[in-house]
Amino acid sequence: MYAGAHQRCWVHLLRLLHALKETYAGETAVVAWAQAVRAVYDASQAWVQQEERTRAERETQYVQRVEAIRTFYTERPFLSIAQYSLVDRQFAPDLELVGDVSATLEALQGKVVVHHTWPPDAPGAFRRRLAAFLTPSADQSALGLSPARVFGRLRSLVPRDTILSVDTGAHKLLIGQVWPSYEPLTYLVSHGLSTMGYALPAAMAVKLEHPHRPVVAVVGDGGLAMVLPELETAVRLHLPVVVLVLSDRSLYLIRMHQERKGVQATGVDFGPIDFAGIAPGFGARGARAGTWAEFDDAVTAALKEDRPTVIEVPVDPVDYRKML
Ligand SMILES: Cc1ncc(C[n+]2csc(CCOP(=O)(O)OP(=O)(O)O)c2C)c(N)n1
Ligand SMILES: [Mg+2]
Repeated sequence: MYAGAHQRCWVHLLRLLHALKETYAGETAVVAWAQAVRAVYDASQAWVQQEERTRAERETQYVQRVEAIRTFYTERPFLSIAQYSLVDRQFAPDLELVGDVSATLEALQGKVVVHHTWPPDAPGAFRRRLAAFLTPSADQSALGLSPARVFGRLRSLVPRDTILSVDTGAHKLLIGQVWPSYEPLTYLVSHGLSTMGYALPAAMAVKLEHPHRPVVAVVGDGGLAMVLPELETAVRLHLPVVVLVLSDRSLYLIRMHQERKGVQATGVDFGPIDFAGIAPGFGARGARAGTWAEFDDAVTAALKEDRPTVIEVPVDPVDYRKML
């Protein structure tokens, strides 16, 4: 904005200068003055260009989306058929068909001849490669359980029609890759703007809508600390949601961003929060799952409860480093 206004002023001044030079051609004082103004103009141009460069650098450095820890890439050309355009700074499909999805598919019917060139085992091979990449090196460590295993275990303990809400952080990026959903609208997540503190109120809203279906909120310790008082609402409204909090004592996604940018991790770590101890203060149940047996018991018991349960799981964030 400022650079634009600045530019327009200079254009007026240069025009004026040109008119003066025409009128007073040959008068030394006017020519010297014109040269001085020209020099200031050139200096100001350099300044405007530097400003533009700094602004562009600032944008690429800081105006990133939270998830964009690595550049998004696809190995194959990517066609998107969706109601909205998916184009974003980090990501652009090769071809987009934007509009009502059913109408688009109907319009395409019979018109597209697919030449399938993938070898028959390609999807299977890809799945195996992905599974190998997402296999944690250890089940647990002195720091806590493996988050990838926690998600796998949770999936095997809760019924297929469970509705899951997921908060924002490293845990979201990992669970998004390992959690199989069996029905539409059973995996709820705040993507794009990615607000923290989403999963607990989302789970409560879902439980109001579907009182007889199991509802689980998966949250980071930072995210739950932001919205903890909502537990009082959940208790008062008799919403027996299961809140699984992954305690890595850090805003871990931000820590990873900082480390990958080569700066020292700052302002991201905090002490362990006694979520299991705090929950009863709101009238909810609290459980701490430091072992796999405790985890199984806590989840199984929470599903039978008639009030909310907070299950605090100390985790070792090494999975995040390896898999994200
Ligand atoms: C309201 C809000 N504030 C800040 C952020 C930026 N942010 C994204 S992830 C994150 C850290 C999340 O920490 P935690 O909840 O502990 O999850 P973890 O990454 O440790 O799994 C932050 C601060 C955000 N997305 N939303
Ligand atoms: Mg955390």
